[in-house]
Amino acid sequence: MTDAEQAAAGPLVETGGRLLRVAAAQVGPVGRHESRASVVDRLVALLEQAATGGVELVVFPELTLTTFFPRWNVEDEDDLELDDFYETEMPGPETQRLFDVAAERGVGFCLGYAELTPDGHRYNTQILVERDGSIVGKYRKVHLPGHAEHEPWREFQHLERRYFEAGDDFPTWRAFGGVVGMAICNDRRWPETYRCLALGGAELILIGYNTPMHYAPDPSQDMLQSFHSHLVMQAGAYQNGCFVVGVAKGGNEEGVESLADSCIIAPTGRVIALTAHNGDELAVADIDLDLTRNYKETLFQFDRYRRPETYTAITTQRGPVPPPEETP
Ligand code: ING
Repeated sequence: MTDAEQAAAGPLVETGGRLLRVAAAQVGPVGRHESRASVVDRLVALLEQAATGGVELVVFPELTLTTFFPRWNVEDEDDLELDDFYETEMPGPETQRLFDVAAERGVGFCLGYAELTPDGHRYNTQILVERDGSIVGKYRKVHLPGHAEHEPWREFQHLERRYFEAGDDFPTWRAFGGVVGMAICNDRRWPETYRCLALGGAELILIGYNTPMHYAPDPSQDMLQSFHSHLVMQAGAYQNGCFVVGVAKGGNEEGVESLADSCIIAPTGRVIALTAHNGDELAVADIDLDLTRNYKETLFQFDRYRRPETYTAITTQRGPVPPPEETP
């Protein structure tokens, strides 16, 4: 169909396509010593509430099952054992209930947790679970922010680069009637994340996050945390014709004020659902995955308009290479 014929025919998709009811399941603070059982109780309550409301997919935050432990130099904390924050099996004895509720109520979920593999590798991980309780796929956080060494000058640490290894790919899966991708927290700030997922056909991108309001390297960003979080996810959604779900572990967790503002964003770039406070709360939207076509098959028709042969700097360079200084 030519552009003119398309224009005459009106928008590609009106409504009534591949409908899916999605919930951003924001979780409030998880205490340093809160048990897995207590956290899973809270997550099951959110799953049940969502299922009762007809929700088919519930998205939980990054590292949902524990407090955000990278804020501490764990070696210095005599009451903390690093391995206690990791899952060695998923589902495990304490998380099986989530999978059981999923299968009983026909509600799938996305869950972020710290993964310790049998051969000793540690990842910041998210899994996608379908409505029958089966695990569709696993994503391991690619962009690890913060630092690897204890930096006592900081009010609190951000030691993800010590406690996790980075993932190295952006897989997508056919699930929930469409193509789904996942990303975690800092990943959402990098446009490459959304573009790689959209090049894998993603129509729906699920992102959990733990974002302290205070950013020690540049405190002038503190007041902009909510704006920046929505800015990057709205841009990622629009520029790739995707729905994006961003879900916080929010509120004051162990003395660290963390961004809430969980949201669901349409391919238009608009926020279509937003949490009202910073505790355990669902933000729900009915999305039509066919609406992604209004962007993927027009403005952002990748295989018609992209010029990857001109983008080589993106995959061959890590940092910037400015032009040479003017010779005096
Ligand atoms: N957290 C943060 C994020 O990218 C951060 C790191 C904190 C960046 C504060 C900027 C400001 O949202 C994680 N867990 O990646």
